[in-house]
Amino acid sequence: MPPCWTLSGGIVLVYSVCEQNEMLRIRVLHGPILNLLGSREQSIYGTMSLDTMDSAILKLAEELAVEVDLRQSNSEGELVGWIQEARTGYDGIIINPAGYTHTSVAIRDAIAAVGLPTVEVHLSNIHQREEFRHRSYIAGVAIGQISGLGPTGYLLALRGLHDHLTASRRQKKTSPPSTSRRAARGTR
Ligand code: CA2
Repeated sequence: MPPCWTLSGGIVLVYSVCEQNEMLRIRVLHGPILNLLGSREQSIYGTMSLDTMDSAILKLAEELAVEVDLRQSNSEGELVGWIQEARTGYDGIIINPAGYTHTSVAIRDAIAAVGLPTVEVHLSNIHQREEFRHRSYIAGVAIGQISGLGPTGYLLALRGLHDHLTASRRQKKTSPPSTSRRAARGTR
């Protein structure tokens, strides 16, 4: 798939079928112990299982025409690997890093390194809970954080990230390449 334009001998070639018209792809990552959702600590995390939550995410993704890839891991290294891997083929990340939110410089660095727009989600309101949960290593490299809205938080994250990515694609499409703008002004 070509880019949406190329500069060839001072002429901008515009392609109608190009990479920016491709379906958005979002990777959704669930951190440690979230596989037990619905079975324990229901007063904090609710009664919905991870499978049911994933089905709701997939349903919304279909409505938004977004491709989502959902994964859960208890391993910090595996999560870091999946974040790195998302650099090729994905447009954004939604992550509930669970307990790693409050400890993981590695997950933060991985998100910063890939540079993909990332939304941090928490089922519970981490700011109303114990002091150690108030600090997120991820928030500083995320475009936003949703905390305390239960499974709805993931759906809001998907809508928000979809809108963010669609807007930035539209912006890229309408603004000409900076080199041609400079050339048009006759400046360097
Ligand atoms: O509220 C959230 O989504 C959290 O990310 C959940 C983490 C917690 O460490 C964060 O501070 C906030 C814990 C996930 C553990 O999930 C469980 C699921 C079922 C039963 C027990 C724990």
